[in-house]
Amino acid sequence: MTNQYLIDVLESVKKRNPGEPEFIQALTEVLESLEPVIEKRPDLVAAGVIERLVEPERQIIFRVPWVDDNGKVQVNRGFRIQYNSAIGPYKGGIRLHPSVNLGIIKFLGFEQIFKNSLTTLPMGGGKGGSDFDPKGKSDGEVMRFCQSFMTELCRHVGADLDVPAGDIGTGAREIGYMFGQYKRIRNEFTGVLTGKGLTYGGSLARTQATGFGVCYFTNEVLKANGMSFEGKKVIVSGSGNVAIYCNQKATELGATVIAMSDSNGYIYDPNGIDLAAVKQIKEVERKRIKEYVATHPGSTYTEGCAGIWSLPCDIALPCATQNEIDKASAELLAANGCKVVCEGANMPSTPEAIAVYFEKGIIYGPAKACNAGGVATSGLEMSQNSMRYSWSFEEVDAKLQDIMKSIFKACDDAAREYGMEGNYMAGANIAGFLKVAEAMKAQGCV
Ligand code: NDP
Ligand code: 2IT
Repeated sequence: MTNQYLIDVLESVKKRNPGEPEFIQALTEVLESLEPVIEKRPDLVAAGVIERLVEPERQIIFRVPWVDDNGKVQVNRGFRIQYNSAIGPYKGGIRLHPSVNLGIIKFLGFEQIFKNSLTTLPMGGGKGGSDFDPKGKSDGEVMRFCQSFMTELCRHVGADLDVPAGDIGTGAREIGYMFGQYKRIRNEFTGVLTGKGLTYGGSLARTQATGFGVCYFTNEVLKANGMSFEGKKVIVSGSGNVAIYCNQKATELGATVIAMSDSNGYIYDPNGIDLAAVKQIKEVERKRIKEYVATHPGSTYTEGCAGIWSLPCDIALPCATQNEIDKASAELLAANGCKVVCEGANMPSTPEAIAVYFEKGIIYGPAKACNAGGVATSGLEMSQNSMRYSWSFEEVDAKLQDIMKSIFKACDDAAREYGMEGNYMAGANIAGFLKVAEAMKAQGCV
């Protein structure tokens, strides 16, 4: 980055937000991409758009006390970052994982602004979470935690204000408990959360949407570069909500998914992963991925999740967590002939890994474009809740496909317009930014 104005903004953000490396990482990538835009648009600089954009509108941090099954009081920390509401109510997931801290939620909230803008739907950016670990907890413990979390959060969210959803550790069970508590305290039945169960206002296809959307986006990337999923070997990291439905759609589109993982290790099945078995282990039994090999002769389990990137593949779809692909893993992917990396997780590639993709000619689909199908379908859930109506699976899926195509086109067009053809990272950052920036300028200094 050579633009002194952007360098100064980045320096001041670093000073004001010490000890938040993931946040600074996400911010640096976006500011670097915006350099050519800033040089063309002095009006946005004059309106202070960048200085305002980097500072969250509101940051809420709260105590979450709950009682475990042994009668012992436990205390977690809850967060909600309401980052930007220029184009719609704050919208973004809730992450429940022991690694959660302010910097993690800020990086996710910041990314969400641009992602939500790309969806074409009217949603601002937000994110929340807690350092609570749902793993190994009973349903009763999870319920008491979720109720306590929502007892505080309900003051700050609402269908036209801020609409949380799932993320790591937050699935249908947790959303159900949070929705029930919100409804009870506020005495209203509104679309305050998305990812709800189908019997109480959830949208068909929301469960599948992020993973399916990753594949719809990847399909556009492949088509634009003269390829398809047909006959390709694919690695999908993770084995949670995004990974499972990513696997399903890649397989339906003709690929063979040869490996999946969890935070302990990875499974390799050269015949193609048996997804029904993974669903049973992860969604129903809530067990570890290594269980898979006991019932699947010919498959192997290896300890350590990063090893998954040492397997030869044509397409890599990281769907676990941030910074899961580092420089060494990216180099291994390239050396083994990987042609495309499209991100299901948020920020799964380190900046050094991304540099390797560009250097080695790996086509790169960035998270805020690839995985936007989840929040886009959350937006469709909000529309259905407002209308008191529900669309069929096919209707929602068709809208999701159209949205993913339009996101690809927006990224591709913006990259071309700024002389960086094929750089979908820059395209996503620029296209996502411009809509928000125009809205911020139009609304004045707020
Ligand atoms: P889940 O909780 O359903 O699954 C997470 C998966 O990632 C699990 O397999 C988990 O393994 C693994 N994982 C989590 N943390 C780590 C870690 N530190 N190291 C290695 N593996 C890890 O979450 P989702 O599938 O919903 O989310 C996955 C990613 O996709 C996240 O980055 C999330 O932000 C992103 N995303 C999710 C969307 C959604 O709609 N759910 C939308 C857009 C993006 P283990 O079981 O061992 O913890
Ligand atoms: O990162 C994400 O986009 C999500 N976790 C989904 C957010 C949402 O509001 O559906």
